[in-house]
Amino acid sequence: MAAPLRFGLVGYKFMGKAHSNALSRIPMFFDTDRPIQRKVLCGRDAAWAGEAARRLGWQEVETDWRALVAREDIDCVDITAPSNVHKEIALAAAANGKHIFCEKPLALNLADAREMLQAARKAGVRHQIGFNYRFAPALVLAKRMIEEGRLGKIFHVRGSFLQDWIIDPEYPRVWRLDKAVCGSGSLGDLGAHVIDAARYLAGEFASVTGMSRTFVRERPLVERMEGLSGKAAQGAPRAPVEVDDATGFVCEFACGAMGMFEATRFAQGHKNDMRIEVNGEKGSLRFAFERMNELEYFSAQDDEGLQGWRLIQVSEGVHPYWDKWWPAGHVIGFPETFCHELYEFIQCVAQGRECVPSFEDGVRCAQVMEAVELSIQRKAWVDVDSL
Ligand code: SOE
Repeated sequence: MAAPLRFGLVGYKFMGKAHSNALSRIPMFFDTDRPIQRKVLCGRDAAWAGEAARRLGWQEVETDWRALVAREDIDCVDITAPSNVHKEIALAAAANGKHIFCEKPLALNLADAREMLQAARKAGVRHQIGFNYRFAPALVLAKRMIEEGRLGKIFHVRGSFLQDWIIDPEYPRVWRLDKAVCGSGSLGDLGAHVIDAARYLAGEFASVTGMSRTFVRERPLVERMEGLSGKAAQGAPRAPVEVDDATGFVCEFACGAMGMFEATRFAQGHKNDMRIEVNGEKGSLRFAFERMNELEYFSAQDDEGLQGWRLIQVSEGVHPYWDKWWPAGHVIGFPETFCHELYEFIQCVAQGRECVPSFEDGVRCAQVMEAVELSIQRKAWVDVDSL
């Protein structure tokens, strides 16, 4: 029997739960080359981390990530803590020879993201970033169809990620709204996913120009976080919000396609509405995450008079990852995207292959985001490769 891959998880809130759930379910559905051990969960507060470890099935607890990354009985460090600590933990993990899985955005800025990539490369460890939307079977199918040439030359890429959870001005300034902790707002949290999906489907971004807004400029300080949300104490002091509530940008792709992108947390009625559409000379594809088991496809090569949008149910054995799940039509959801990405990570570590998406994809995404931010400051177009 192959030696187990011993995981250390940093963070145990929303993403920590999603990763723990995936690591516990992968062996039920997938055959991995090495068994998975949920060895150590790390969180600053011993009582909360202990409770999380019990619920999420981790064997031990550490309260200092420095101790975690130095442990000889850990092979992989999984970083799900807020963005401001990603770099420090990843550099230390790499220096200790650990393979690293890190949530998006990779870091607070492009320079830090590059440092993380260099450190992981220098240490020769495997590295992967948590762009889980790429692992929806329908998006993997879209990628395959584009590679097969079914769309031909690509003219347009349209991406949006709309949410509505912070419209109330009394909603507290949780860490995703605190610039020092998250780096950017809607752009880094939501835009990162559509930027990655667009790169996955259409290739590199060439130049961008954007705009952003902060609609609520001051919020009560958060008292305690619970998953994504948080509570403010009665009469809590208020603090400025320095990140974007909404960002939009247009762009040009290296392949010549035009792109339009939007990320916001101020679109009433949209809960987790991530969409991407690609229009090519021979056809179009569109995907909406809230209907993630479906892919829409229009082919201009269908018989004249019979053309129209087809709804492909991406939920049977012939589709990516589907042979591992349920009988046809028994749909999957958000948590399964984490099973797919972590399954790939485990197989890459076990087989000594490069992970995809790697920290390099995290750097590319950071480069696009920084170009968007610069374009907003300068009110001008910015070439992505100039950064
Ligand atoms: C919050 O806006 C959030 O949970 C993001 O942090 C995730 O990456 C995205 O999947 C859903 O929205």
